[in-house]
Amino acid sequence: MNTTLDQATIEKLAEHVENAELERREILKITDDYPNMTFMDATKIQWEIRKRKLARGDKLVGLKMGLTSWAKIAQMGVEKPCYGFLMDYFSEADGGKIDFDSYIHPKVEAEIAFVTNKDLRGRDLTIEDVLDATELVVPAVEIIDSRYKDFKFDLISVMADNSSSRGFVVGSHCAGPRDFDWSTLGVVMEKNGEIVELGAGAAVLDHPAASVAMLADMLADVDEYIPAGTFVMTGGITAAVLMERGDSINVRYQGLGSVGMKFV
Ligand code: 0L1
Ligand code: MG
Repeated sequence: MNTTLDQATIEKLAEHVENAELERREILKITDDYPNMTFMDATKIQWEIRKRKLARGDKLVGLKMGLTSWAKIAQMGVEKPCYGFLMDYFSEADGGKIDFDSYIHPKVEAEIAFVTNKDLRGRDLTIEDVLDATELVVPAVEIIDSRYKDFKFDLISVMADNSSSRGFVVGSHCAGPRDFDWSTLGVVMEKNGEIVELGAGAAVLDHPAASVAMLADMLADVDEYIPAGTFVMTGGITAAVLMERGDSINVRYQGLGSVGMKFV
């Protein structure tokens, strides 16, 4: 894949985008100033942000796929999914209070997450390959927090911005990889006691395990893979719902309990 930015510019943009996250402020999408930058340039910026966090002592705790539902691809006007990484400080407690001020403009989406037990590498993995390499599956809610003003972005800007990653909540139930048909597993999201979103696992690239396979494929572009023991969030089953201070969220997963939080 081609690139247009030199290393110094990649490092400068990584600092710019990461500072927006750390200082909880909005920025304009970076393709406004670099209209020729490519998806690979954005990938390099994201990996540079990851390097900066690791150098600071933050721990990598997982990976995520983003923009994996056909509805969301259409809603955001992008061409394909993106991926990102999860750090230890992104984790929020199930049933807990979330400090609204630690986010810019958080949105929540219901997801299914896989924990792998074998390396997943390469371009042609199938759903069965992914299930064979899965230790367990857990319900999870992602809290996305794009750094871009008014959520105005394109795929390249989002990829550079770690695919809007900033928070996640994992439920207390888990299942084996073949305990459920993940494509028909239903979720119901309630905000302040009212149902606001519902969906089934197939919203994620027809099957959430297909999202894990696509992650391995995208990582192959940078000669990387999904190591055994990785927690992977597969992407939103529901649309992302904007949160305001005081909002409570409860997501019920068919056969897998619920995940909840309150923004205070
Ligand atoms: O996890 C996601 O699907 C979000 C990807 C980035 C787009 C957004 O912020 O909505
Ligand atoms: Mg997501």
